[in-house]
Amino acid sequence: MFGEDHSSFKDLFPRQMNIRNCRIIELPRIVDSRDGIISVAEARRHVPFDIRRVYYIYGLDYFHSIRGLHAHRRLEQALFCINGSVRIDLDDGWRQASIKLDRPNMGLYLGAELWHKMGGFAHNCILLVLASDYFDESDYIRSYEEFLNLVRSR
Ligand code: T46
Repeated sequence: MFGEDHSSFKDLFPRQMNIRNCRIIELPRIVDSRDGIISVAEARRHVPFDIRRVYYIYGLDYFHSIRGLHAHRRLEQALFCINGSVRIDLDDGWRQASIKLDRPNMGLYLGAELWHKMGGFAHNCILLVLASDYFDESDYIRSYEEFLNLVRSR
């Protein structure tokens, strides 16, 4: 479904996304001059759900690493690339879009029933994920056909 073109990330950061159940999250940047920057994500303020789980993904390979390739039934997540960059391909069953995350304070709200795939990872990429619930394998839809049947039956 998604091509494997890792060539260009230009213009992959739309403010408005034409895809259901997702949007850009911009966190505040508190700049302490030469002492660095603090960005903060508070539940139900910057992130539209209560946070029950935090995980992060690293040790990635630009040419070979592909993650995701599933949707969640109920889980909501917020993804922040806090180092490096990543391309995220999204599919709501009707429309597709790609987004590049490459700024620590710019994230993606990823709601339920959205097929997603991550690739094009910079070697130093660290992807931080805030999730609305504990890990539950039964929340995953790992078949694209099942996903399409589900969202298109609504
Ligand atoms: C998404 C991206 C960014 C756990 O045991 N606990 C966990 O909290 C997670 C997230 C995973 N796992 C185990 C389950 C699998 O055996 O780690 C293995 C890989 O998990 P998953 O297929 O979820 O990994 P990704 O990186 O393909 O996807 C995850 C999220 O599921 C996904 O929604 O946005 O990270």
